[in-house]
Amino acid sequence: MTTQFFSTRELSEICAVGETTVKRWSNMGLIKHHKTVGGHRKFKLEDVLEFISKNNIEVPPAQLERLKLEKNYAEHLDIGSEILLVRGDVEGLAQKLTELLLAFRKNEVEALLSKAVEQGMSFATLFDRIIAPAMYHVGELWAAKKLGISEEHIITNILIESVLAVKAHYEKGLLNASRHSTWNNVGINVNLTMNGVAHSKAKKTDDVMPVALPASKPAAVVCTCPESEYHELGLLGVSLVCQSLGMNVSYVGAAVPFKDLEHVVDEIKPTVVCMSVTIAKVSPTTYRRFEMFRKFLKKRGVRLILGGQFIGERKSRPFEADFRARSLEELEQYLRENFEVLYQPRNGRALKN
Ligand code: B12
Repeated sequence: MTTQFFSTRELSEICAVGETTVKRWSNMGLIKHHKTVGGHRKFKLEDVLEFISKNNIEVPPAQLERLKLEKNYAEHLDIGSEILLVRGDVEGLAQKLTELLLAFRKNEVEALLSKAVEQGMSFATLFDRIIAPAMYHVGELWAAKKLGISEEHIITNILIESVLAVKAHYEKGLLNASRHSTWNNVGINVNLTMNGVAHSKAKKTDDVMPVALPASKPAAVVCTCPESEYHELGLLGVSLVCQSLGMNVSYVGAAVPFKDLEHVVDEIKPTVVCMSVTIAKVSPTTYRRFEMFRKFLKKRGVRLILGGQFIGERKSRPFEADFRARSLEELEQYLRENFEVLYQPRNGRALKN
């Protein structure tokens, strides 16, 4: 449990009034305040909530959602997690996430992931350096029979639900990174609608550098796993990376037969298909169908991007693609270099490894 404070400016934004009104409220004793050493007023989250409900202050719905999120952080993030987040200690955060997952602490998992994105961590970094290591550890425990199948399923579901909750906060524009510290490979500050169409509401911050906004429609991306591939978390990460770059994402999901994928491609006419493959061994039939699908995409000029944990390890007959990568940071870099995206990051603070 941590304590959240707001500045006079933040409180004025929440209540949609001027800063002088906030100062007047606090001078009149309507809302408690604390003073920093420098003499600035700070308002405690609990006091803000009490003040709003006692005085029937009308708070815009978006600000109310933001307060709920802050309340959630205050209730579910401990001081240790806050310190790891402020320090940008990704290894520590991965370890923390593992502990929370093993204890089935869903609320805390959601708060940790959400706050990381709010502090400006990119989805690529979140998945590559925090979520993936935590889940690989879970996989090792499962392989060593220290964790049962049902426990592993609960953990995966907790993570998927939490990632989807973070995605929802992000789409509502609640995770505004510009208020917070800088991480490297981050700083995408766009507000997205459900279908991924970006509004150019994003503010300029020190750690992002705007490039030409796409004059045409954003590139359409189909995200999928091939038939009989049920590992889906990496694909969720792929879709969030694409979405955060302003691409129009169609999330088809796991275990999709290639024939059905062909229909999807004909319907959506994407620029790119991103495919996530985990299982190292595939049957010759699946391999043959994959090859046919690859040729189908080539004919239509659709780029195929392939990735996943073991793609580098298939020595015989590796799946071919226009671009192959094992991490989302590589994917993000490739997309930035090859497509018109909304923002380019500047060099930010180095992550602690
Ligand atoms: C959760 C899990 C499951 C869940 C998946 C549920 C779900 N909805 O996703 C369930 C229970 C279904 C499952 C089933 C099985 N699993 Co499993 N599973 C795992 C586990 C523990 C975590 C996977 C995960 O979520 N990782 C987290 C994500 C974020 O990591 P990621 O997928 O690697 O993605 C990252 C990168 O690879 C990359 N990336 C991923 N996709 C893409 C795509 C692109 C385009 C790019 C650029 C990058 C990229 O970016 C991501 C972020 O860094 C792993 C352990 C492990 N080491 O991964 C085992 C693991 C993958 N499973 C394994 C096995 C053996 C199985 C089963 C065969 C078990 C069985 N006997 O039934 C089945 C197979 C099911 C199938 N046909 O798909 C083995 C695979 C071994 C191998 N070499 O093939 C592992 C490694 C466990 C182990 N230690 O042995 N599993």
